[in-house]
Amino acid sequence: MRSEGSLNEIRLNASVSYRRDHGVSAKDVSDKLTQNRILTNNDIDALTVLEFAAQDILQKYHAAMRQMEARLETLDQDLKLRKSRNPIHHIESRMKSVPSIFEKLERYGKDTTLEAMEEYIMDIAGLRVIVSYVQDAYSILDHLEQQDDLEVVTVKDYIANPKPNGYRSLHFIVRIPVFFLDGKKSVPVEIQIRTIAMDFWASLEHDLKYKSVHEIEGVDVGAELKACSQIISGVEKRMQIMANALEGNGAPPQDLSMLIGRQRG
Ligand code: 0O2
Repeated sequence: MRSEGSLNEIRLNASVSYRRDHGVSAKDVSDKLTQNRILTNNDIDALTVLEFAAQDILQKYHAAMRQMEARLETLDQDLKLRKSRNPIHHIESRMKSVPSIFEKLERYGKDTTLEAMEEYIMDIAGLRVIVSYVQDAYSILDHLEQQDDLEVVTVKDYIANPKPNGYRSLHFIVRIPVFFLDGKKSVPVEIQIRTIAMDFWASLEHDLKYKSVHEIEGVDVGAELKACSQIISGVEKRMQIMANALEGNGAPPQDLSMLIGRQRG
């Protein structure tokens, strides 16, 4: 739970950051904003300025997110024409809330300013792409890497290297050029690609994480979740082998014999 002290600090630093060139005392603004009393017109002005400053930045990320989503949809349609199958099941989008952006800055030990928010927070705009098979995740990343105006930075492969709790997903940041009135800007968007099965696990894990404060007698919830993740991973490997064989992608004979062996056994 955030302490009121740190909230005040966030307001103070955000005000300092935005008002640096406007000759207004940030301390005065902060003091006025944080007292529990009816706001004056000046307070409301200050809040409006701050909100406008954040919204001005956030709308750039929102535009980048929409453009990135359109790229992914185009890719999906193109792949459908060529392979008669949509690799993308669906796409979810979300903008990080301003308090959660500042909470992350604090956690990273950075200044809680609007400048720092743009410099250090790479997941202000986020897309979650749900695909059918594990190979679809990597193939989408490959296709995006081939688009010469995009810059793929920091790939975190939690499929090849799951998190200790069993979380699996392919995360990366893509910088996409967006044209605004004041010129072109390369805006980062975080993309998480995961299969339907990985998404199922992550959604339930997220839900159970909050419930696990009430521990179940004799059950290690963490170990159980990790075991479920490993079972899901095994099931996905078998589904991938079948898909490759049915799509005529030449599944290696040893893979097919593994499936046949399982059925006979
Ligand atoms: P939201 O609203 O879902 O985006 P951080 O861990 O935040 O300091 P980083 O490097 O961004 O820094 O973390 P990471 O682990 O690469 O990616 C964070 C996001 O991945 C989380 O976003 C989740 O969406 C997802 N994620 C990561 N680990 C887990 C996990 O163990 N379980 C589940 N269900 N999701 C996970 P946020 O920021 O939590 O929020």
